[in-house]
Amino acid sequence: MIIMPDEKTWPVSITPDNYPEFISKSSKHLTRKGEDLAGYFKEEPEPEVLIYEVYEAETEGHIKMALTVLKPGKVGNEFHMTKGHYHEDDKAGEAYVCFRGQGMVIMQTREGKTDEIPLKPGGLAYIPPGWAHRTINTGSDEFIMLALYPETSGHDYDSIQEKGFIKRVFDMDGQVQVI
Ligand code: M6P
Ligand code: ZN
Repeated sequence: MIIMPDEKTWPVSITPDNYPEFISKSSKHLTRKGEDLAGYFKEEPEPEVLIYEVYEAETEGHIKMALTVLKPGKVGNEFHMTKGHYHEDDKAGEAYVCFRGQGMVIMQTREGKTDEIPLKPGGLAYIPPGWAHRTINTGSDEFIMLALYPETSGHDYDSIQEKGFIKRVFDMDGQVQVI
């Protein structure tokens, strides 16, 4: 299937090779800099540093898609990460497919259960309903992944901003540590 740039029609095949074409079809582009992530890391990030970008597609129907490009780097010794969120709809799960780089998704429930799934190209992480999720780039390249989720999911950031994530990911003498 050939993807026509600027054409907002689906179906579509997205691969580790052609994902830039998905970007050209996206209808919403978000950038998250250090200033947008004030209070999230143990140390404060430089306000102007670009940490990640999200490209959302205006799909027709129930499944929404978003491509996240998480830049390599650390704030202090804490790896670059997304804000992380619960879904407003606690029946909405999500799937992440990794296209490039090395990282992980860390998850938790409101009752305090935690889990993490390492991701490398070709890997998929399934996030069950009710689990908050945050992506971490633990490598030296961009970490790129596609997220698929119900369009009615909604993002609850407030719970994360108030209480943070139970588990965090640090570089401890060259080792990736989830603590
Ligand atoms: C994935 C999806 C998106 C999310 C993005 C960035 O692409 O889960 O819904 O917006 O990651 O994560 P966050 O919104 O937590 O910053
Ligand atoms: Zn989500």
